Amino acid sequence: MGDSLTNTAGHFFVTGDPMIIASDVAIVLVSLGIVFTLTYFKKWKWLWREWLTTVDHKKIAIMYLISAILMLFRGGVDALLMRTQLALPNMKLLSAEHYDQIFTTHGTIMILFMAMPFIFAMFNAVVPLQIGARDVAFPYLNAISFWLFFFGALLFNISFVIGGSPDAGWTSYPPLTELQFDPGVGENYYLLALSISGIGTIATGINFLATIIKMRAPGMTLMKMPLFTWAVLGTCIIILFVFPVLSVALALLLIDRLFGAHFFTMMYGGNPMQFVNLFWIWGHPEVYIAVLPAFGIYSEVVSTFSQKKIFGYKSMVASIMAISIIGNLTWVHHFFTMGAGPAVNTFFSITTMAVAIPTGVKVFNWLMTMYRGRITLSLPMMWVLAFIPNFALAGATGVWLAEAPTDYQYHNSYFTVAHFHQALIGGVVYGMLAGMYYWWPKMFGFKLKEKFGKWAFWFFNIGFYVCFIPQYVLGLMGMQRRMYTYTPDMHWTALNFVSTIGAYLMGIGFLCIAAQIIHSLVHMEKDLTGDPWGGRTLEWSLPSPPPHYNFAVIPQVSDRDEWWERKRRGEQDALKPRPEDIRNVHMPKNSGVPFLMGVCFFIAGFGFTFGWIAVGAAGLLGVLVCLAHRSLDQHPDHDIPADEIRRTEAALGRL
Ligand code: HEM
Ligand SMILES: [Cu+2]
Repeated sequence: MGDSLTNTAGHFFVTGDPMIIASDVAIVLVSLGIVFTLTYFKKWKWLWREWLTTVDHKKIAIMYLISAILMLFRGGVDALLMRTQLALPNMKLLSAEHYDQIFTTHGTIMILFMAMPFIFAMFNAVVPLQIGARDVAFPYLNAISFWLFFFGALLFNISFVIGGSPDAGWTSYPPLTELQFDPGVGENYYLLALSISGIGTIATGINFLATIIKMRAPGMTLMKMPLFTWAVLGTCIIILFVFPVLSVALALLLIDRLFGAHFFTMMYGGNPMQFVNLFWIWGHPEVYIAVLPAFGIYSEVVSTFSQKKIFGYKSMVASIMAISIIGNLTWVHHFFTMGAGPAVNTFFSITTMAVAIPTGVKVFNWLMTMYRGRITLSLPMMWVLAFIPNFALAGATGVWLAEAPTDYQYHNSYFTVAHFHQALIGGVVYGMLAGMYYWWPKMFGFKLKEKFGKWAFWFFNIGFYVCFIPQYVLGLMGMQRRMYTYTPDMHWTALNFVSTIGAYLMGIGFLCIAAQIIHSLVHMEKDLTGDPWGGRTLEWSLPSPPPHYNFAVIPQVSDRDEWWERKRRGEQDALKPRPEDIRNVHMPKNSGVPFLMGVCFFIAGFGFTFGWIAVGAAGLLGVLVCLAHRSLDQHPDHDIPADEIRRTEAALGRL
């Protein structure tokens, strides 16, 4: 009895590896620390009232941002472990199996649990303010989206200590991921965690699409909309087209694994390549889902810090839309080597190269916006400037990869690894950092001090090239991706060593960002202006952070860059509310149900991961109860009385 118990426990809790035992201990200590701190400072109520039950887009933005930064840390640690293992030949830091797990969790976390919440942090922080709205179209749904993301990410992360991590790559291709070849629970974690957070993402897509279409301030026609909001619109369209495809692919594979179906096995008419196909129908557009918001950020930042209107607004809008359509038609370039035949490969080669055209238009417009502008080199602008050459290289190597015949050489080599990191870091991470620095004062009410930020910038940028340029060469020298070690006679040692140094420089860059945030918190310099950068769009007309209801009176818009135009005409006070115009404001009530629904999904996910159907079903039942609760709720909203709004505005010095 005792024996069998330790056996089960041994399977349940991952043991053996000192690294994992250390994490177990760390997790227990950190959790105890959090519980202790919250209790000691009597903050439980505050946590529940202000955060766990909030439906305010501004607070949801902050929670997404914190999660994204934490996940960047986790993914970054994974990256450093891999780079350390590859620094020298025949290293023994990680076993082959452990290396497999780490590239899988690194890739999955970076894309799904770092890039996605980062863009959603920006969506939430900015879109309602930019279009003159009081919240998103469906605030309650917005909270559900966040908690589904959060509990999905949690489910994925606990695989490390309970049951074991997935190890078949972030792409999770069958037949490798079929039960027969991958009997552990790791793969189930992957499938369920992504499914749960995927539902949240689809809801976010619907939510922001509805918000942008329906909730713009009067006078803000589509062609007067700020470019970040346009980028979000394009992103939501892509999300709605492709995330359901991912959900279906994951569900089918899960059915194969849990219930013995054969969608993707070679038996009984199944076809593993169909998974690959479905995966990339989502997977390639996913890159644009992450990079379009970054493009939107670049547009806002370039125009603000050059003190000029964006050059070629209409062509910017057209290229966003072109990318969100053509981007859906390129996915086969991820498996040219499947051998679908010359006609198919040619089609997808051409569509892939075609995406470079609207992207090139955008780069051209950013450069032309800077041309003869009065440029201020603040941190957001520095990241934009660093992005341009970086992404140009990603684009150029992308066009090489897009040529089907040559791709037979580059496919699955380090050339590809270098290329996609250049796009994902140079395009997405740089954009998110630019956006974080730019909107930080609006989100938190104080500016980030530049000192450590500049260190971070240089460490990260230099580190980037030192890390990834050698990988292009390694790829051409024949080094394959997902190798856990190599021998000295391959002559890959020097370049790998250099690459690892670069990775550590980037790690130092990340620590500098953490130092910057802490430093700025300690020596806080409040932003009392609401408009620290000389902004152009409506969010800068509000105090930092804006009051709960954003706009006491919804503004009337007549121009693109409304706030900038008003300032130019000396009419900025016209955007302040007049006491007689203030009416009661209708706002949604806070609710704990979205959080509880996340918990239920988590229980369901955990149950199905271990094949405990009863637990899984109980979790799903909980979800249904939450849904019913909401449907029966007669008073999901409330009015803030006009008097209270007047008092708040007066306290903010706006009346
Ligand atoms: C911060 C610096 C980063 C470093 C040093 C780094 C390093 C690595 C390494 C060593 C691998 C494994 C390569 C292999 O063995 O095939 C890898 C894979 C990967 N990385 Fe990164 N990475 C970084 C950031 C990112 C970011 C920001 C993203 C996405 C937003 C990302 C997405 C991926 C993906 C999707 C894979 C493929 C995983 C797989 O093969 O299943 N990485 N990275
Ligand atoms: Cu692609």
